[in-house]
Amino acid sequence: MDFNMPEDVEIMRTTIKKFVEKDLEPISQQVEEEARIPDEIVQKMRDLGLFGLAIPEKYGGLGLSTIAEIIVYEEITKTNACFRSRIGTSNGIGSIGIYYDGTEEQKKKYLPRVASGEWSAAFALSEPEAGSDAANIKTTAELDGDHWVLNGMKHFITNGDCAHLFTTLAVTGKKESGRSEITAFIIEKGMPGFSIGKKEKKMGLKGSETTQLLFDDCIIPKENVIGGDAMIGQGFKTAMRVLDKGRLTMGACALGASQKLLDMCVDYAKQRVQFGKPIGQFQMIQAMLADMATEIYAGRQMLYHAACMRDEGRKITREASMAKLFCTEMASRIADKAIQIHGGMGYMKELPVEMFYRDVRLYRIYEGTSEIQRMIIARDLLKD
Ligand code: COS
Repeated sequence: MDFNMPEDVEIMRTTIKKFVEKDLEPISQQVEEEARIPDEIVQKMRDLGLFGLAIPEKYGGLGLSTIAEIIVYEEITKTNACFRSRIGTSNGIGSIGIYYDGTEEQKKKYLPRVASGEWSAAFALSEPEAGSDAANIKTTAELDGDHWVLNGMKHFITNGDCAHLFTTLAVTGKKESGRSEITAFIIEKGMPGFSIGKKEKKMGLKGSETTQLLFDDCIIPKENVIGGDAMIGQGFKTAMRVLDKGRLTMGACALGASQKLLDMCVDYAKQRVQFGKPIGQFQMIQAMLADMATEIYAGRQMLYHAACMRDEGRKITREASMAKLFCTEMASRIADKAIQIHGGMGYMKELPVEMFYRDVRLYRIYEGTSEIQRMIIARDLLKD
């Protein structure tokens, strides 16, 4: 596979780099402290088309290839991770299920709003009893004449507070095997019986909202099943396909953060003097830098390779899990070394190293823990 990027991908990379340097990085600390992204920055993201990265041009998006999208996320996660979370959740797991399996009518109705950034989207799968065991959700949806009635709750929902559209998974029956039959719905903010619950206080990603969603006899039109009647009971597969792609994105976030940390460490190792010389001249520091760079090189190859496979229309379930597993575990190792290289300064809020350390920890958990990625990889290896 050839990683010589087409010119338009490189132009995109340069545009995002400039946006990060000029607009995002200067307010990274402010966003961390205020736990919100200023409206004018969200507007700039809209103006750049970032809310429609992966959405086809036909529906108002930029229609980027997977590899181009991965590169955008790699660049944008070199600063505060919540900027990526705001856009990536919306045009990624929040709405991509509609693109995959929605009816043409649903695509035309919802995707342009998401692509323009007028509406944000969220993905509502997780529940207190259904984290890794995603099929164990308890939220139910019952058909009552011309509408569905949803009851239950979701938690740990990224973009919960700012989203207008929620791709929501609910149980609509039981299969012969005894397992739940799961259907994917489009829920709009303001639908009767739907409300936003508790806002979570988190270890990191402070500028990204994480909330509960409450469904109390929530009434939604019959036509809001993603894909229409033919897709009733098929929602779990939609969710799994959504997560395949999401896992590549997580890998890209981990890669961007890792590269940024390495760059900071190299700079610091050149200028921090101890025992009369820059610490970069000590072999123990050199070994850490060399290991970081080597892992990043490996992680980038895996991720770009999996992205190119997806662009070729190939199934990427195993490769996406491998890339997520490797890159996210790598990011934690690298963040740990980055604190060590920066010593006491690495532990201080004056530098962003400790923020990265906290933020990258989440990547090993959300959109499937490392343990779930290993399970998916092993199942694929062992299947008939
Ligand atoms: N693409 C398409 N279909 C898929 C799929 C994929 N990647 N993965 C599974 N499926 C299908 C299976 O083929 C199966 O179909 P049939 O019923 O027709 O046989 C169905 O979905 C159920 O699959 P499976 O039996 O593997 O389901 P499990 O309950 O064992 O769970 C895992 C599978 C563990 C992979 C799933 O629960 C999971 O991904 N958990 C982590 C959830 C997660 O990432 N949460 C993060 C919250 S969202 S930010």
